[in-house]
Amino acid sequence: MSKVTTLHEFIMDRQADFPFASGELSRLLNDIAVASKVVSKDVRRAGLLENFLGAQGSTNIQGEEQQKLDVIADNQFINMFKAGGEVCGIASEENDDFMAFDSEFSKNGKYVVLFDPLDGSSNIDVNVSIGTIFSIYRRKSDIGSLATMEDMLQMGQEQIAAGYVLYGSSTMLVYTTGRGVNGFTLDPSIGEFCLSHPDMKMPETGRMYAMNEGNINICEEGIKEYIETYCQQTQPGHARPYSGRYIGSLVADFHRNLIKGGIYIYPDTSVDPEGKLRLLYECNPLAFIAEQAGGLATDGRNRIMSISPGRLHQRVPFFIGSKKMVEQAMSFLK
Ligand code: AHM
Ligand code: MG
Repeated sequence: MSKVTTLHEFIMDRQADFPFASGELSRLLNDIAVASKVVSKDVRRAGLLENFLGAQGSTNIQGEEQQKLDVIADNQFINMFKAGGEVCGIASEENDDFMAFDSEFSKNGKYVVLFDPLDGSSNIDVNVSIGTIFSIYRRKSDIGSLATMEDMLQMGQEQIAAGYVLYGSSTMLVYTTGRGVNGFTLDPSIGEFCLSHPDMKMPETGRMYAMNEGNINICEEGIKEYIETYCQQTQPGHARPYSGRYIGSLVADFHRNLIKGGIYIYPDTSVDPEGKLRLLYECNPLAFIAEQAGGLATDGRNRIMSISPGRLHQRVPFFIGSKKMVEQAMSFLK
């Protein structure tokens, strides 16, 4: 049997790739892995535990109903970041405002983390894959001071690391620091993430599209045309049209497309005129991973990672996946 590489070993080995790295980013990535193992344990046992499933009875700033596990996961990650000392502040999809950690220890942290603690809320109670998405930036403000809004509102291209954890039939952590994408599967027997998908590459094209087609008549005409006249028609050289695959958990849909090739679209609609997904917590981190794996992420017209964010919970239309498929979809919008 060949030697298993754990995430911890992998992160430590890669630290040498960054000149003058002093280990904080490595520690932060390890902290995220530990927090996600705790969340994974909670997700796996949620149906058996009291107070883990169902609605929390509150809504987040975006007016969406929070699930109990959304809040549990949010607290788990925040507590880990507060205790770690590498992070001076965070912003999360579940909180109205960003948090600047005020202990002397945290004020010396170099990084901020923006994250969606549990994405795919509508799937929590029905045992369908859900995920955590995170994005790490170097702070703009001075070390030793409180984190600021400017630290949070950085362009996606400023990310120094990003990743996601998929709580699926197995738990996987996939991340990038800008030098390719690597995937790790949690081995529950030893409680370690182990390298299972080294140097992941997204196929240039694929045969699957993911979109909530309930929105087809409330989105712009070009999208309807792309779906109906392209995805749902048999193209020359193929025996059948594309296959529709929509889980409704972005992490799961993205992960499938990363491995098998495909496109995910969440356009702007008359109900959500800016789109539904959040630039900072969902789109930027997945865009970084997509690009690092050879894929593409746009808002239908512009590169996601070049959008300058104006506010924390900003939403954008989202087209992400295999490069040729995203380009094809965009050609219908021109
Ligand atoms: P959430 O962060 O509240 O879970 O919302 C994001 C989710 C994505 O995971 C998913 O792709 C999309 O919203 C599903 O939305 P819809 O139910 O409108 O199709
Ligand atoms: Mg989300």
